[in-house]
Amino acid sequence: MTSRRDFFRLASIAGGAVAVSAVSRVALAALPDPVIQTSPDTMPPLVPNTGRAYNPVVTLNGWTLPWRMNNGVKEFHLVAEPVVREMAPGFKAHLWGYNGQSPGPTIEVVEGDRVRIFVTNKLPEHTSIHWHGQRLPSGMDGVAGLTQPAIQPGKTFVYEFVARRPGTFMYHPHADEMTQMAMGMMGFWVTHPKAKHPLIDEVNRDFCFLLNAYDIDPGSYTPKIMTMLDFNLWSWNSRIFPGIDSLNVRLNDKVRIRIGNLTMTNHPIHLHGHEFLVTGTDGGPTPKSTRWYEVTTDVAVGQMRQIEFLADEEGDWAFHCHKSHHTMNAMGHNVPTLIGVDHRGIAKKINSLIPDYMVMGERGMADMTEMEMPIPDNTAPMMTGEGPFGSVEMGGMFSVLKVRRDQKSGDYSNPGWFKHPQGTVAHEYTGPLTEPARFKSEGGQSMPRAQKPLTPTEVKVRKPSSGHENH
Ligand SMILES: [Cu+2]
Repeated sequence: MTSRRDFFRLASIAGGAVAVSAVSRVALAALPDPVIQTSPDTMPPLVPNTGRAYNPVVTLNGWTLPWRMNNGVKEFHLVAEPVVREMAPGFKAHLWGYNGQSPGPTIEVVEGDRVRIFVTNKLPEHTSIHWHGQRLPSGMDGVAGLTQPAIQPGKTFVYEFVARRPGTFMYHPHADEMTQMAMGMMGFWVTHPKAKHPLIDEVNRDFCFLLNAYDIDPGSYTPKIMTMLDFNLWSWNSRIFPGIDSLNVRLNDKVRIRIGNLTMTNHPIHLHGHEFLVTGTDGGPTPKSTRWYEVTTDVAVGQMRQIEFLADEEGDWAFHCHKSHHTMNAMGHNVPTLIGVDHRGIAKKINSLIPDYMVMGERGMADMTEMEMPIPDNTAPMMTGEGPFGSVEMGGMFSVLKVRRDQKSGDYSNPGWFKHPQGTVAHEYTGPLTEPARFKSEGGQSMPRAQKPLTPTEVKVRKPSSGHENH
């Protein structure tokens, strides 16, 4: 007969056994626990504590995914899931991404590493991950239907390959791509060289970010996935200026910036104050004989570019896409140009019907930054960003490279605005002005002048005035 004492003894053994098996189940878990990150801040570089050493990258407003070493294999766990991404302070978007963020975390490995990536699908539809640019077995390429069955909701798939060549890569779904990429599913991948590489220089700072674009109506939260070209939010790592962190470096640092483009158009990326070399493309490091200095490089769709320069000019240097519409935030595109149009009369009439009616754009669009125009909740201002001298009048794909003499090596914190040396800032001229002499010659045209004067077209040009009169 089992006594009451025996019962407790057996129960405690059973309890102990459960506890032991629970511990060993965790220790020998078939897959690593997913790491989730929900802050949109730029995380400090993840210095590797296992595997071969390397100089880690810094992902703008992003982070690097920690891994687990399992019998010499680097194991990562990506979770595809709906996320809320703060695209700029006061503006949140409902996106899809990985591990709490869009884009997903950056994956950093070393050339020759065997990599195993578990992908859990928590989306409402199937997905897959394509490892953009990698050399790998065809069956690991992540094209749903072609090289693998799609990963159904709730399922986990395993990808495994050796990171064969060093360089800059991306990852993104290859299943219902139009929807999933329009919703923000993408991530960065860096494979560091395993030894000193003749074409890959060591640098002091190594930044990376993805170019992406969304179409989110003012006041709403979810991107319109059918949009092909007319996006209204142009972002770096799903952040828009002034939500994009500055790139903070020390004077005379050698700086590398890696950029990948997963939008629907090309982006000419432009840096002020310095010239850079394109040291790497989708195919890896560029041969040295092919490099030349530039201040703008075009990153086409599906491409990756690595630029490198010596940050030898102190200051706050704009760094942005040179398509002027890509440094703007949400706005309507079907708006006529109103520069020079006098609509005082019509504004008065409209005001009697709609008291809040405001006329925009008759002096250009800079007024937009000054006007206290009511905008719907959860809408990013079209162009904004307070600088030390006023509004920067920018949005979208814009940031600032901050080069400072007293920035500590390895310190990525924001040093604040540049203190310009005396006499080095453009300023107002207050001396006498003379009327410029106009060029009077009538010769030189390739077309003969009309014999009699043409009937003058009636165009009334209104000179810009200092303020808005009575409307
Ligand atoms: Cu652009």
